[in-house]
Amino acid sequence: KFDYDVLVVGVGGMGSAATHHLAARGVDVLGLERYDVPHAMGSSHGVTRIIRKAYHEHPDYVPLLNRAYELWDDLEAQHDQALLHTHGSLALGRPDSETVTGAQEACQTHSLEYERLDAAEINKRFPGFDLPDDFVGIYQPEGGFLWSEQCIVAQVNATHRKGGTIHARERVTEWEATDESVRVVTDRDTYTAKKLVIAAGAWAPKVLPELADVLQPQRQVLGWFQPAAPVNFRPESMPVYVVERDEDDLYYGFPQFHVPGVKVGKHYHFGEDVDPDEMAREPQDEDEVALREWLDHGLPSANGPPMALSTCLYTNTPDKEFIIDHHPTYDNVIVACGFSGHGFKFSSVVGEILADLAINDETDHPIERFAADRF
Ligand code: PYC
Repeated sequence: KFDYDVLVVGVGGMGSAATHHLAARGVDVLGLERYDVPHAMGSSHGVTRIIRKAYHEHPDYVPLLNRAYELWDDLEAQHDQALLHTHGSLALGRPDSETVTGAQEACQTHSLEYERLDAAEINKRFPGFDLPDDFVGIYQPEGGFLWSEQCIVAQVNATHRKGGTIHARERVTEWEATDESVRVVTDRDTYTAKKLVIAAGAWAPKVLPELADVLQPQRQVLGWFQPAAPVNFRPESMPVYVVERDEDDLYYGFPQFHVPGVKVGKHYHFGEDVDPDEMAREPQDEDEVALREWLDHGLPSANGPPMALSTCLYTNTPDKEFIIDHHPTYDNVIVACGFSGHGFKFSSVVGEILADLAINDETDHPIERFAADRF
C-alpha cells in the first residue's frame, strides 16, 4: 500500500546512520538527500570530527558515547578504511573552566581512565602545544577523531548492502502526515510511507517550521595550516583537544590527517546566525585571522601558511543540546536536529535510536534530555 516503510529526509551524518540501522532491521527505507552523498554544504565535511568520552558538556552523554564507540567499531569492521582514530583527547583551560571541570567530572562519574596534567607536562609530552603556565588539561586516552566523510560513505554502503535505497540530488519540497501515513514530495517524485525520519541538519528549521524558534543555523569556518615541525602534529604525537581560553572563547583542533595542514576551528566562530541557502560560503580574511589568534598563542609552530579554509554549519538549540524525539504533532514522524556543533561523534548511536523510534516508537537509550518540548 505504501511505497516504503520509512522515509528519511537528509542523508548526512545522522540520516545515513538511520538508513543503515533501519535497513539492517529489515525495514524498506528510502533516504532522500538534496545534495551529493556525502557533500560539503552542511555539518559533516572537512575530513575529521572529534570523538571523546571526557564529555565536559555533561556526564549523561557518556553512556551514549560508549554505545557510539561500539557502533563505530562495528561499522569500521565492514569498511575498507579506518574510521575511528584513537590517540587521546585533551580538555584544556584554566583549572576552574567548565571545559576542564566538566571533563574531569565526566571521567570521575563514569570511572574513565584519565590524567590531569599541568601546562609544563602537556607542552613536554605533546610538543606542538605551548600553553600558558596557568592552563591545565584532562587527558583521556579513548578520545580521538572520526574520518567523517568516510563514516557517511560507510553508512551508505551498509544501507545498500542491507537492501535500503538512497537518492542523492533530490530535494524535498513538502511533506505531510496523518496518524497512519506520511507523504513526501520532492523535486523529482512523491513517496508514501508509514513513518518519516527528519534529519535535515541546518535545513531543519525550514523542514520543521514547528521547531524553527529553537533551531538556529550558524556559520563556522575550519582551517588547515602548514606546521613548522610536522613530527609534532602526527596523530601519534598529538591528541585532539578543546581549549577554553576564556568564557565563550573556545577553540578545538586535530593532528594532521589525510590532507595537508593541521586543522583548527573556533567553537561558535563569530556567532553569525545564517540561512544555509544564503550564507557566504567563501571564507574571508577575518576568518583566518580568528583561527590564527589561538594558534599564535597555544600552538605556535602550527601557525604556518594556509593550506585550506572551509565554511560549514552548526545548528544550535538554546541550551546547545540535541533534539531527538517524536515530532510535536505527529507520532509517526521522528526528528533529529539541533546538534549544536558537537553531534557527529554520536551519529552512529543516533542512527540506532532513530531506528528504535521509527520501528518501536521508543528506545532504551537515555534521550530524555533531548526532548523537543523542553524549551
Ligand atoms: O564535538 O568535540 C566536539 C567539538 C568541539 C568543537 C566542536 N565540536
